[in-house]
Amino acid sequence: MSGAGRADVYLYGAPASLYTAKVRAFLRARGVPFEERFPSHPDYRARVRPAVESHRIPAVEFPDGLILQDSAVILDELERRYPDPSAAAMGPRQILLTRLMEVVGDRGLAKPAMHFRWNFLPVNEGFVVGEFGRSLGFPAPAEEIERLGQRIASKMASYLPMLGITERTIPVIERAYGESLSLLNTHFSAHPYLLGGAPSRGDYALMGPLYGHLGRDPYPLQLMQRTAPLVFRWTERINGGERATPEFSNRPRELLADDAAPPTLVAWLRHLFAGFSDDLVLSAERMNAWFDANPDAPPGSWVSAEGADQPALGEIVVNYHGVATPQQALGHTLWLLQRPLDWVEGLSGAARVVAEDLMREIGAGALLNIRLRRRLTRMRGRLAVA
Ligand SMILES: N[C@@H](CCC(=O)N[C@@H](CS)C(=O)NCC(=O)O)C(=O)O
Repeated sequence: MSGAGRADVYLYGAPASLYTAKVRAFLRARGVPFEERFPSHPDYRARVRPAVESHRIPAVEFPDGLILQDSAVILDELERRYPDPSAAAMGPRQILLTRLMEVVGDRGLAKPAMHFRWNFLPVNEGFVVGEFGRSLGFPAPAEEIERLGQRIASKMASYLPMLGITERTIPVIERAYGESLSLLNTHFSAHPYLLGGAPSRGDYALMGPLYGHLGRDPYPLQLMQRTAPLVFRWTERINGGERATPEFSNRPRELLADDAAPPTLVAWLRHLFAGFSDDLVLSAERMNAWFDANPDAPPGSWVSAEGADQPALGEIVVNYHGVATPQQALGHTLWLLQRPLDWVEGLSGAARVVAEDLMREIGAGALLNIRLRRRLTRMRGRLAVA
């Protein structure tokens, strides 16, 4: 446990970071005492970065000295240390949904998250660049903050085409995100959280894109507040660690009983996978092509010459809500996708049937056919062959 004056957990991250938002959501919703620090904190350079061998955020340091990077690995450890009593009631459907939502939180909303940040610079720039700059240099003089922020901003904006965000796809990204918000707003008119009366890992994972970018940058925040106020309230509810919440004052803080999958959540996921299923299927084909081309890769070897944590595996053309969209294949997301697929694979009998039916119901049936020829793992923070 923590010593005098120590937080239980040090979270190295930044307010504008998508993946930091995911971990922070858990810590806030679950009331874990933590202290957030910028990557400019001296301990980040001295201890954290060497320990995780990565410059990425978030990273978390626990009081016993364990230091981890990657939001999924961090949440695994946090869930082990702070077990959630309501999660024990989950059955095959709800477990499957939380695991799928983590895959969605990783890349399924990357297009709107990056588009609404970087293509609305007249509204967003001052805030976002300032946020990046402050995370690296606060309390430096304003010009230094601006210089540091612009350095990151120019790198980030160059990622847009790789993610499939181009002049041609912008109209469909905007339309699809509008529909997505509307479906989620409907969901939150019936439930305070994604799986009912208590937050779960699916909520934390989706806070990455839906709060870290879309619920916080000036342009998309206003869009959310205007068009999907109940989605905005969900971000507030989690961030505030609200125990009772005014919209649902008599609702017990429990997941829906009987392993139920809320129809409003199913409807939202169905819409989402109409723009995401192909990313996963085609990325898996790319990954298999890499395995074929590198048959002698020994276990533990990295899936890219440079040892990338999120390697780009080559161009694919995905069906994004009916629009053929060129983008880079996903690597890291396939590592996360192993979790829901392993879960289904490990079920038998009636549980297997309900899980597979649910996959088809949410429009993710094609994922059931994905067979990676080798398992993916992470080795020294990089995507690797198991
Ligand atoms: N898979 C990682 C992704 C982490 C990540 O991409 N973090 C971004 C900030 S949101 C980062 O550190 N970017 C720094 C860079 O790309 O140089 C996780 O889930 O933690």
